[in-house]
Amino acid sequence: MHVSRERHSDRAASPSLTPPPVIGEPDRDRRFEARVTRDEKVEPNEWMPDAYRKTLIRQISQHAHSEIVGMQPEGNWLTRAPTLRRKAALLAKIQDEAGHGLYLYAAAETLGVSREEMQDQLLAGAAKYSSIFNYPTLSWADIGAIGWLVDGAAIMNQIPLCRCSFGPYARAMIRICKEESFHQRQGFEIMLTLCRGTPAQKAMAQDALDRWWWPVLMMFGPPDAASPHSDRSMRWKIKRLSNDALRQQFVDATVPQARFLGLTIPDPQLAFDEASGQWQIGAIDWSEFRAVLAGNGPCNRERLRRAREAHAAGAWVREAALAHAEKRRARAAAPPS
Ligand code: FAQ
Repeated sequence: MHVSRERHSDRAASPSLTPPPVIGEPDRDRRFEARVTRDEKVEPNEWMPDAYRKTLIRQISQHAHSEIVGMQPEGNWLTRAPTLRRKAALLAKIQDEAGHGLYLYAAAETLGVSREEMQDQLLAGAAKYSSIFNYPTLSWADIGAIGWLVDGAAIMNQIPLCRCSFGPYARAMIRICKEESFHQRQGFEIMLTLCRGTPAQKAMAQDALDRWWWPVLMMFGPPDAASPHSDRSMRWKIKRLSNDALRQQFVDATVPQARFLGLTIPDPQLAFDEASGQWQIGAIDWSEFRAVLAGNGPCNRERLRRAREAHAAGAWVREAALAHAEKRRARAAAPPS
């Protein structure tokens, strides 16, 4: 991704935001690493290694795209929500996801990349978003499963990001996590209602769990040994916990919840290990994850097509907002009559 340095140098020119004087490169790197080790936050106007900047732009923009594309699977059920109360909660949740996308694009912009550039990358199919959003929502229970499991996994992954070394990302994550916990609870409550309902409703909930369980485990990313970015991101305190450690935390938290619902986790090898106090899972089919990342998941093409259609359909709103801003600017600049 091309990184525009204009915004960075604009900020550097401001007297109050002038970065520390340039010193020898190796010393700069060493001092940066030492600051991160001391748990100091890195702010956008401060010097940072290019690789740190690029890693953050990659991760934050992928995260923002996930929030935006993630509105689609749930949006499919807005007109079919079973009650007015469910519809209002779902609508609020989807609006929250749009807000999360916007905070995250704004956090990435502080690193010198424009929102338009990130959006163009997404719409061109040249940027990643979470694998989980390439699966269909076939029944109302899928809306429960997304809240319970997808938001549950998102919280597990995102709570440590509140302590990320990059200030704007860490601060955005604090608010996002608060909203995600409401999302998780509304999903669990949908599942609970279905599980206490008719046998057909309970079967619908089980079917949703059967289809979402494994893709949700893949959301945490490849196993640590196959994760090219983890070591450096953990050293830089962008990531605080590894993909496998977070996946395990999620499994340990979720298995008892499934039991409470009276549902069966679709993993015949699932077993509690007394020694570690953890649930051991069977092998994840990583070929499915690779296929989804390569654009061949069940809904990749449909999700991208709808993202492009929505962007094109919103062109008039962007044009109207710009025209309005221009009119206000002109009015403010005009001499008083
Ligand atoms: N999907 O070396 P690592 C949500 C890629 S938000 C697609 O382990 P890293 C809220 C990875 O990008 C969900 N690609 O990478 C919501 C890299 O590819 P690259 C999104 C994936 O970055 C709920 C390659 O594999 N959350 O759900 C995935 O250190 C309901 C190697 O992987 C975030 O983005 C994946 N699942 O760790 C919204 C959280 N996993 O770039 C609506 C922030 C890995 O080299 C409805 N992100 N890859 O081409 C992170 O924590 C990290 O980026 C990880 C991946 C953990 C996702």
